[in-house]
Amino acid sequence: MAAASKESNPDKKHVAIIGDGAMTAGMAFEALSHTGHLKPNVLIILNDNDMSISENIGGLSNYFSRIWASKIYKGIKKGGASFLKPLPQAFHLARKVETQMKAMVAPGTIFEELGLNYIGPIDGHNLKELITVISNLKEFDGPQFLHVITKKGAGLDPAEADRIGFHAIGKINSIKDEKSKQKKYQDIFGDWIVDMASQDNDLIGITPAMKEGSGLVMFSKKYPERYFDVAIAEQHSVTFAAGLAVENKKPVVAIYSTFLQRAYDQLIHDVAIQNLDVTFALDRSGLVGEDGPTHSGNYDIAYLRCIPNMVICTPSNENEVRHLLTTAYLYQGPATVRYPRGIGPNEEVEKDLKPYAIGKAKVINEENSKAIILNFGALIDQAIEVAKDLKLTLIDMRFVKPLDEDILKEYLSKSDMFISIEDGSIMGGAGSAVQEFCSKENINIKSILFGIPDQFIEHASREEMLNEAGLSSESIKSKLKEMI
Ligand SMILES: Cc1ncc(C[n+]2csc(CCOP(=O)(O)OP(=O)(O)O)c2C)c(N)n1
Repeated sequence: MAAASKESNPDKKHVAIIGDGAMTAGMAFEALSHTGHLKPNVLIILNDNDMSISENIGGLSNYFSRIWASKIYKGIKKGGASFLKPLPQAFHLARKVETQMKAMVAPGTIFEELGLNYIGPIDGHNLKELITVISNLKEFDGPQFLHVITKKGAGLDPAEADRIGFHAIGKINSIKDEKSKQKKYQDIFGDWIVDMASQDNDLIGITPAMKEGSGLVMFSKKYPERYFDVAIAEQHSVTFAAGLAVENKKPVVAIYSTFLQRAYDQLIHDVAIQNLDVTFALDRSGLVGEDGPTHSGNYDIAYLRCIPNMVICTPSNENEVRHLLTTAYLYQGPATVRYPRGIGPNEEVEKDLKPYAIGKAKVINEENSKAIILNFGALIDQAIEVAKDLKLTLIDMRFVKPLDEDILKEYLSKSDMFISIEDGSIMGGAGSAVQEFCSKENINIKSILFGIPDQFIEHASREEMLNEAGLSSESIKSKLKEMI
């Protein structure tokens, strides 16, 4: 935006605000580097609270802490930009001295080196100072970088006391929900990775800044030397895993479906082409409810399915998640297990680490019907209800890739229609995979694909989002009654 205004509207000011966690992403540096080159009128405010969701990780975070801790530097900056401004001559001289001083007391002034004017650090909770500094910076031309120190949760005692827990809060219910006792899918993964790590010393757990959300807290405590939070650097998390796999380690990348989108090139070029043994635990797949539309994991089946060598598992309950994680982990090559946010049907989880046969589906119930339901993943409750009410055969496919071709041939050849149900985009999804299979095998059959339609579903509860997508059991049933 600042680049667009540079020629046509040079007095227009742009302000970008970024957290110290977000600043660890490669893209932030790409933009900073370009900004230093273009020199548009932009003020970048770094809101540095020394925290990502949990502790921030990496050299940049250490660098900020050093700047922050440098008392001499603080002294120099006090009264710097704000009162020097009316005296341009003195300002320029002071800037020169300041830059040299900075090089002495805060070595590696990254932002200055990139071509931005660094100001700070200042106290972000001192509103008076903040307003004065920002007002003065309005008069400056070119890219300015204001480093503001804040405290996460400031002003709300419970949030200050539990900065991680209060990073993102949903509605706080006064009466505890019974369901909250039930293990979430992320906890099923968390238990699995600890158990598998106890059996295999080569297992390495990787997260791009989502220790809590991905259920890795227990693993990080039990196996700190095998746990890597790489910061908000999804691309790096995948290539890092590729490197580990080359050296015969067994990396497990725990990542949200939506965030893996950022590492697509790494997935193909660094992992899949070399057929490296990397397991992806793909959390928040499908519609995520209260995390909002940016967090919905609607596209992973479509974007993974076309990558050669990739195995894709779609467990339909907690027990299948555990067994398919073991299956994917023991498979020699890239394999993904996708599971949704929150809780599942509360299936009892067997303790052993038993793999399933790759690409084998499970027939759940057989009816003498001319239509069969193929379920791919988390919408099993809906699939069961629809199959029961309409008396249809139901198969839990478990894998999108490879498909269980034997079962498909057997059942599709004696049916008039298949109905696929999945918690992912219809376009390029699992139902499409079955259609492609039918076309390849010359199986002439009607099909109805249930999944996420070609539109963005508004932020709402998961139930509401599923409704909007036509994926409640009621809407599936009424559509089928119309069509069968
Ligand atoms: C690409 C991407 N990866 C991970 C996340 C999950 N996430 C949301 S906020 C956050 C921490 C951000 O920390 P920071 O930028 O310092 O902001 P703060 O909440 O501390 O103000 C993370 C990791 C995300 N939203 N997007």
